[in-house]
Amino acid sequence: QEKNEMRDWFAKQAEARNETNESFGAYRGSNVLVVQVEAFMNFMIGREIGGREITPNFNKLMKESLYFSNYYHQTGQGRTSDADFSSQSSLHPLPTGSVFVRYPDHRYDVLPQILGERGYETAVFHAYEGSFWNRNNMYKAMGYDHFYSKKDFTMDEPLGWSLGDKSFFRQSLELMSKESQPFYSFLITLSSHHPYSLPASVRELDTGEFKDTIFGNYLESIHYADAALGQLIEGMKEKGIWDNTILYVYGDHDNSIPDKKDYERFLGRPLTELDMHQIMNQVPLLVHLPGGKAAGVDSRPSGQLDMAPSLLHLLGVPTDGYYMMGNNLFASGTPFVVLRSGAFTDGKLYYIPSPDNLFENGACYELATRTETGIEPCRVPYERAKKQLQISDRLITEDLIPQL
Ligand code: GP9
Repeated sequence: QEKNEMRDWFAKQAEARNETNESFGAYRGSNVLVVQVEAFMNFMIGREIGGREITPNFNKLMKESLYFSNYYHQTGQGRTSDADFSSQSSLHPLPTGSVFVRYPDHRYDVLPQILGERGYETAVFHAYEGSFWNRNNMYKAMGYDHFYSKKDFTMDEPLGWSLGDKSFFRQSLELMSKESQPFYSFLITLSSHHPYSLPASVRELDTGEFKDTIFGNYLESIHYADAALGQLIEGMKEKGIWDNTILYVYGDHDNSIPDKKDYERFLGRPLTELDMHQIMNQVPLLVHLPGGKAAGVDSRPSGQLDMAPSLLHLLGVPTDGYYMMGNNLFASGTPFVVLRSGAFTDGKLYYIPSPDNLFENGACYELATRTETGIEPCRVPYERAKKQLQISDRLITEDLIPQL
């Protein structure tokens, strides 16, 4: 009976997102290049410091792309690996540990596998030790044709933990150009990793009062990562793949800098609990579609679980046969977004759980007025969010997909 309930739950979810509108299959056969940017948060998009834009390349690309301004990371303790897992599988990461480490041998419906079965050459690129986050094993299980890790890159731009993003992108493009098309390429950057201590030679911003603080260094790191992104786009144009590739760029998780005062000083206003919660949980998402005609800002809530079904929609692959939880960013409804902590939003309400995880002790906000409503309006969606997380956890830990 429980399995039937789960099957029904997934069928309803698929029904809500499977809208055969004009974007369904509109980019059938295109290459797909996904960039997951380390600690890339949403709050500084479009902003300046010391008279310079922090993310000029991202801002420029926004003019010919779809920008999702309320995109949430849905990660837990598995951090970068969780962002990867939830984006590729459209399931939640676990409440403790990383799925990559704990259950790499369980079955998931993941993008590389699905696209590989449809003739795509699939590859994942990350210039760090292949064993970190158990990637060697997990990527094999996810069906990637290739995993290019640190050993496949020339360390010609040592920076931070490993290779600088500029060289990483340049070399990744070289490796990619050896692949057959259409390809699915997933690039994971690293230069903007905590503690953000890039050498002076790479710093370009005048961060003023934040100079030599971790917050100022974070802005510098993001500015560098953005410059690398600009070079990636130029490189894609030079290689002749810009016009037949969907580019999907998003941040993996927050920057682990929790001090509210930094954000208040940077944004120049006092921040409420709701403001701060959104700041720490929102990452930017930019989707550049071949032709660049689909542009604009989509402010509906959305999140990392939405990546796989949304890309499959653009490529004309129905997702009703897959055990995916996410929404379709290209369907007309308003997505329901659940974070690993149990926080959620349906676009109208926003629930922030309390540390003791008791429903009544959480905070329920109305987004239109950004004020607390009292707890009751959040009760029904709270149960819905709880159910979703429970189903995801059971599916993963008990390896239920092959049994459903
Ligand atoms: C290292 C990188 C860092 O390979 O993925 O992961 P994080 O520490 O951000 O989870």
